[in-house]
Amino acid sequence: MGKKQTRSQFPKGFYWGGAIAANQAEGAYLEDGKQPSTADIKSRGFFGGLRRDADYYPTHKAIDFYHRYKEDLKLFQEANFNIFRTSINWTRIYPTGEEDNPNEAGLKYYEDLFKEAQKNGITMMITISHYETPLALIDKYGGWDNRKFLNFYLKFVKTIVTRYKGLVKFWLTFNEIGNASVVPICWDAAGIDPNSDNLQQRMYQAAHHQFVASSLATKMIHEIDPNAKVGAMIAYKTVYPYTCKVEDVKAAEASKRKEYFFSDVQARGYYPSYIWRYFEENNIHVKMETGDEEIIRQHTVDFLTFSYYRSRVVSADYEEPAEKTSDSLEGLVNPHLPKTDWGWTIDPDGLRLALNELYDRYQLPLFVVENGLGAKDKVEEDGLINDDYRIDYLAGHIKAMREAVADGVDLKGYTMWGPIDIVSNGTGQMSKRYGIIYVDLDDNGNGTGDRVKKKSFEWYRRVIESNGDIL
Ligand code: BGP
Repeated sequence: MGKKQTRSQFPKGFYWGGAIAANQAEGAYLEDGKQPSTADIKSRGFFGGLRRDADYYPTHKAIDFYHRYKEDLKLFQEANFNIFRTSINWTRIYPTGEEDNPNEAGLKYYEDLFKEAQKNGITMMITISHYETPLALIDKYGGWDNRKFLNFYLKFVKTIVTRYKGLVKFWLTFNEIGNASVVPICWDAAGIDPNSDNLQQRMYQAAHHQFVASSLATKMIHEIDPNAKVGAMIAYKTVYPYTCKVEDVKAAEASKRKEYFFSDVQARGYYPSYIWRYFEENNIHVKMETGDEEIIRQHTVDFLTFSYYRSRVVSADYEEPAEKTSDSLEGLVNPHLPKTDWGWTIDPDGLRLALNELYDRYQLPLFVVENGLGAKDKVEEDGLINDDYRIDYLAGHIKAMREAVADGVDLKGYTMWGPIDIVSNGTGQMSKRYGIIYVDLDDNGNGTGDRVKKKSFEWYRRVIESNGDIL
């Protein structure tokens, strides 16, 4: 008889692995028919601005996952991964978004990748749109606030889901969908130029189109591949009021609702009552077509996934700076928590709170699909990379997940962010590393690109082997 599972253990069959995004890893940005995407004109991450005349674009080369994926998947298998999350670069399949027929070379690439994963015993989770819309579509039609994007997206979804039926178990419709309403990430999430007029209006109109697109995609995926599951993906930052002043608590609640808006629509199937006042006060008029509300109501997601890196504090007296930088995105400083080199708070308990709040609110299965520590790593003279700080970070968060499971949360899996070092989305740097596997490249793309296991590699391998018992 097997050992009985205790309350504070991860369930049997728990998914353990890692997550990346195509544009941050693949490189080969114009190979085999691919055309540029919104990611490919970011000269140095989203804080470097959008430029078409810069000397360096990190995503053009990235870590060459495009050519080296077999080697990388082998390493993931060696680390005991049973799940891997990546995205499909839309511009490999429909290079300008408007072709009648998909690009076979792009389709074949992902087919080979998914089959290779399957061979290694790894289940695929795919983000359909992870910050990489065809640039040609944006140039011609603006961003996702244009309703035309719905059909371009659905054509893409139909093609990939039909082709990869049986190879992909979990589909996520949009990465961190709420970032369609956040400056400057609205560019990444919805192709909205953060410098445009009527920004709020444009961002929420774009979000509406993504809601409808996501629901129609959910319907389509269920019809094409009944064994596949469809999830929403949000960025979650646990919110604390700065003080117990009622004003701060109210401000914190309002801020939370701005985040919850997106998962409320996707999980519950309707616009929550609280959003109308926000729209009115900010002069936002979301245009809906007849049938949109019905579509959103009928096709809610099967499960909810989220990224969790940090918590935030909110005060009624603190005004967000108009000009955002990597540091100011963090907002007010929580004096009780340590921070990363990039000023992000380290707060494992915040993850336990997040899991409880989300499960309580939706009663849907949950996945933590991004979590990790961006840090500068040092290669010692003997070639070792002793990233004990990363082990501490991950161990703390896995422990917090274990507590949440003991609290009764239905948690299905964990994919740490960037198991192999990739280009940072925010800064465009290679030196902001998340991996348990080191990649020998610097911020200008110089280096051999060789892969080296860090100390955390063996640690994570054993964590997975013990199903999270040994941390
Ligand atoms: C999330 C994105 C990822 C990833 C991560 C880490 O918001 O979904 O694409 O990049 O953040 O952020 P960064 O790369 O800026 O450190």
